[in-house]
Amino acid sequence: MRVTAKTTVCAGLLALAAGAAQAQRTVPMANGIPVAPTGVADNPLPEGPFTYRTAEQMDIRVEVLARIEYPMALTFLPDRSMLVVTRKGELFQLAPESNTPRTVAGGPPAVFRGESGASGNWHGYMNVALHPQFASNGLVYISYNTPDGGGRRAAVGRGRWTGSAIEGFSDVWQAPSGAGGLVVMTFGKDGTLFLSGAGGDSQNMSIPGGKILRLNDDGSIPSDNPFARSASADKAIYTLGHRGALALAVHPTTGAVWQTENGPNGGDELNLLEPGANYGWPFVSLGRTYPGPWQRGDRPSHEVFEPPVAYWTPAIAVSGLMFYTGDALPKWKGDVFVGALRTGEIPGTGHLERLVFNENMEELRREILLWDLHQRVRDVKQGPDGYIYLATEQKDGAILRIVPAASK
Ligand SMILES: [Ca+2]
Repeated sequence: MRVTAKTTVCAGLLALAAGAAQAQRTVPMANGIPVAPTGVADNPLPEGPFTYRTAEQMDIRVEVLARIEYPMALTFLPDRSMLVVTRKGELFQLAPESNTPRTVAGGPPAVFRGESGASGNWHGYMNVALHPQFASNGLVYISYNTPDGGGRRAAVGRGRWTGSAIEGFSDVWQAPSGAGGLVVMTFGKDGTLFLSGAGGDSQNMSIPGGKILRLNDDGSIPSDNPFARSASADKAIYTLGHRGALALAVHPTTGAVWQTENGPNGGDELNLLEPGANYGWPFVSLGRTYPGPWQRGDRPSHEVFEPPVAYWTPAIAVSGLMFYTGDALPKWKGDVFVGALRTGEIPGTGHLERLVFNENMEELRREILLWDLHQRVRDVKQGPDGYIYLATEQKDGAILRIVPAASK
């Protein structure tokens, strides 16, 4: 038979159709979740520093400030030293320009297990924040999972900073007995404490799981909470319909509280929190379930419920959240930074992302930063010096600092 252009094309289409089923893969599963491939995981963090060109034509240098196992969050004391909490349940102080963390006594007992990134893991200490009037009352807040029988229970407590330790630590909030999970927090501009409620059941109004809560600094319920007069709801609830919240941050000019939220395989969200609003989980999602099908069943959707301001599919395991207001990195002033623990369900692909919004907080650009370092970027904070500080949450974790490349 003489081969014409037409028959060649037809044969090609037939081959494509026949091969379609074989082009798919059956991957190993564990508890209904694909076992992640580890070929690019476990890249040791080099000594550094590392210099980068960036999109806005501002060269940066990334310094390895200190090595700490599994740092989860950091915050700055007025003396410019840093408090760091770890998933092992440790509290450290890192003096300015020091690379040697000092153990701080007085925090609560905590429990952790498993590996970060694996399902079924528990974190010990998760977040640390200073009271808005820290200068006068010295109160340090820690969110953590405490042993509860053979299980765990999430809690937030506070203690007084003595200058070298924490004293008089006691809880201001506890999850229901047996309910553990990730609790992140931030103080609002009005002095109330926002926290993620640990655990799931995001549409059940009688429990804190899958909600963002709002409390007074002593744990009591603010009288203007959206469900403060509800007979059946947990009166601490501020917003509902969340999957895992990994960071809360206050917008520097509007004072609104923003949240980063993890979808499963895609559908990570950046949300602007409005009191009483429902953010849709698990009814809607822009992501897929871990085995592959869309979360919603037939297609990605976020109809009816409060939509995210930005979203990620595939997931980047969006984590720390910061609005950059500093002068030290001038080309980034006004930008939003988020940490990423891993991209597209592949361990070893964490990084930092920069999002550029217009004056209506509509997204214009995204820049992926520090990709080649392969770090789980858990927390992102602006330092009092205007530099950007990162906590990379893994066994060979570190505190990183981003400075202009030209600085000494
Ligand atoms: Ca949502």
